[in-house]
Amino acid sequence: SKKSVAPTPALTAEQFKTSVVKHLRTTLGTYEEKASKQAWNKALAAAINEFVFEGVSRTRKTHANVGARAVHYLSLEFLMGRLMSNNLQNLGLYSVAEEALKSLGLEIADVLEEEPDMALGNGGLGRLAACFIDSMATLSIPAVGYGIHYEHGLFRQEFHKGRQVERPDQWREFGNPWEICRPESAQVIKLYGYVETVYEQGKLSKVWHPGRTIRAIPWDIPVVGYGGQNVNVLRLWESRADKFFDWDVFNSGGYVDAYSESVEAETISKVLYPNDETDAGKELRLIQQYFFSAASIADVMRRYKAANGEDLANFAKLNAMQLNDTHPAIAIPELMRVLVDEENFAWDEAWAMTRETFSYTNHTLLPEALEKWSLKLIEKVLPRHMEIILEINSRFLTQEVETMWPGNNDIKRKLSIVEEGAEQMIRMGNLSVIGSHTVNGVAQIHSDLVKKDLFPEFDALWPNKFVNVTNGITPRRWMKACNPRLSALIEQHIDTDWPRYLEKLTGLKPLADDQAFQDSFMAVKHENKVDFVKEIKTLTGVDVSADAIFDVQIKRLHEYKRQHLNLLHIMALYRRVLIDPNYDMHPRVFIFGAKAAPGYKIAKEIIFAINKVAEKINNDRRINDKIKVVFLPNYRVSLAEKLIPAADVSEQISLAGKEASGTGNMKLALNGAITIGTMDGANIEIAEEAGSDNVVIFGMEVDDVVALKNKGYHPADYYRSNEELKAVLDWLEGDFFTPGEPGLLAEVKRNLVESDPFMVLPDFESYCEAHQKIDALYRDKKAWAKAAILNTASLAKFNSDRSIQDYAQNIWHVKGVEAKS
Ligand code: 26Y
Repeated sequence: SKKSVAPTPALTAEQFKTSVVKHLRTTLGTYEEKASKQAWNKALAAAINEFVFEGVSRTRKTHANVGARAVHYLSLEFLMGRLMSNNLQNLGLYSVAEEALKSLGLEIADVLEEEPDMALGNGGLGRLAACFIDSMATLSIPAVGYGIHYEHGLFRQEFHKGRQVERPDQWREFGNPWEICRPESAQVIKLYGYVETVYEQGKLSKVWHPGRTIRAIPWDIPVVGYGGQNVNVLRLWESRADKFFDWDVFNSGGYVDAYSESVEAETISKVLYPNDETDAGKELRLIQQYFFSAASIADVMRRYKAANGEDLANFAKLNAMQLNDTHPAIAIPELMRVLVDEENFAWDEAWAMTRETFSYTNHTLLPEALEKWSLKLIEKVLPRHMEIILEINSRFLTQEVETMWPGNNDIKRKLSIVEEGAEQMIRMGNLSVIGSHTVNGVAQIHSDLVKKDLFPEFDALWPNKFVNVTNGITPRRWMKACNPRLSALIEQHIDTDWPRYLEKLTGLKPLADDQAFQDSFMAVKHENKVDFVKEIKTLTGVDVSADAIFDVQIKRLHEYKRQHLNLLHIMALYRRVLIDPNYDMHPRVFIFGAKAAPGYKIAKEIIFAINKVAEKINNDRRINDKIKVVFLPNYRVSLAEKLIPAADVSEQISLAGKEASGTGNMKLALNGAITIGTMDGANIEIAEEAGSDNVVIFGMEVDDVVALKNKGYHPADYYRSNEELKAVLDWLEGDFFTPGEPGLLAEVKRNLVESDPFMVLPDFESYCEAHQKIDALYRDKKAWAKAAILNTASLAKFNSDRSIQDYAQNIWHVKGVEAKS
């Protein structure tokens, strides 16, 4: 009596095969004997889309008819990865497709490999948006994801002699079968120009005369909910020239000049900015933010009016807008502009509606990641918005702040949207807090710090505005689709509807001590590792053993994430084995995946250092294969899906207080990896859920970090007082790892000994001890299996469905509406 929510499709493998072949011939214009893998991939997509596109219409109709409040998730990033296997899983068609392809002589895995990743995001924030729209579709919440249809997603990473080289991503080079262009919903977006003040019938109003206009064209990507009944959309805007030709210029023989305007307009959606956490303040980035925010608001307006007529009285009741960090914060003054200038609302009424509409998610406390825009730049690009922002600010300071703290200019200076200084700057965080009804952090500790350290006065002013919503991950992609072996094992013991009701995994807890189950669980892990050994060989040429511990650190390269702490420990182990060839340790493969922002120098030096140390260790016969180090190039969603099921150890080693949440930590633990981590972000909640015996915690906690900072932190003291630490740091200076070229890695040492902004050195000793615990635990096969099983069985809280239910109940006040045919 195994319950299932995935439909048993009324479709046989034979029928599906007929459909795929039909599309191969009639949609792709080829035939079985000649078709490439890529053509088969497209034909398969077309066959799947017969179900997907019908789901889009069904869901639209349902949501239009019920008139429920809808969610609009505004994000500059959606890191979708591949869509095919997810769509097959969620439609319940995976095994039908597998069998159909088999009968055509094709392995489904090979066909799936043809799909490029949709890498329209940098890292955690972008992937979170992708997991969230999956969950909103699964929970039948009327929701649209809004973003940019970048022509080039995050760069492809190559290593040349150990150094990162960035290459353009060409995900749409051969088309994208999942998207539908909707030219009928195009919008015109204004930029630059000036504002005219007009008096009419005793009323003052503002007219924005734009310097130029751009067209926004929407592309819809269907988002299939689990079970396939509900299909939402991700609407991505592409920029185009408003008029393809300026006919006057064209007629006077200026063909190329007329064309050049369109090239400029089309730059807006050309490329995703590859920085995460550090902002460069570039004009084009501001225009990207405004372009998609304005197009999305116009789209929401259009749909509201189509359903409810011209009276906007219910606009805020029916529309929630979530800001994924401050990146779309310009949407706040844009909605004010539309309501006040175009719809003639009085300021106060418009402001009440705006605040009822918006809520804001903060993803970082790092000062360098808090967005600021020069006032002058905003004034140039968006002159009317600058006026509105100043009006919002002046009312806020003179009414709300003055009432709470009469005459207190220090507080006014701190809470002002405008930062005074050599150059006046607009603080997008303050604007977002002031313009939203609710602000959330992404893990409990992070939300506490948002209140306590980042926005304490705002919290005092509005005690109920700040809440926590701990992040989550979709178990459809991050277990069901990526780890079929473990999913099958799970289903031998609990209901098959666990991807929808992840709490059911707790049903595995009683099996954690069961020898037979432990053996099967670890056999699955071993098979996944054997598969990944081949992947490592193909990608790096390095041979590794599936019997070694697979120790994995996958995330963006950033100093606060401390990949260099991991490196120092690897060097220490290597040194121990060189000193004592009988040094007792279970063989270990250290696996890295990380992209560095192209302009982030020290991050790129750390990548280079890891690659050079890896090269030396991997070719050193003296250490008898006890240690291997591989840095996988071009880490991305599709590579994560292969690696995570094969991981034994999950490295979550950020400096306490710096990692807002982390989500890779959840994916790895769900797939049975043991976390080695600091008390930071969601690690704390993972330890709570999995039990402190089943994670290995080390290092300073937030209070220790603060205390050390206050006392005065001197990295050189740690360097001098720990012999092993000193030895490995000094090792970076010579030419041991860069034969004939001494000093190439010296910058990494200098950075740590002279400044060490993320306190790597003070945590080194404790980190090494934690690794000893990992080693000891792994050698106790039963204890390890038990801990791994308890991780999988305890991770239900980190289902993104739970996160979305929290948002729906506590922030958006929306309910699911099941689509009916
Ligand atoms: C301003 C611009 C340069 C910028 C672009 C991207 C700033 C930040 C970002 C991305 C931030 C990000 O990915 N943050 C991560 O969000 C995850 C989801 O909430 C968290 O799990 C993770 O801890 C946090 O670093």
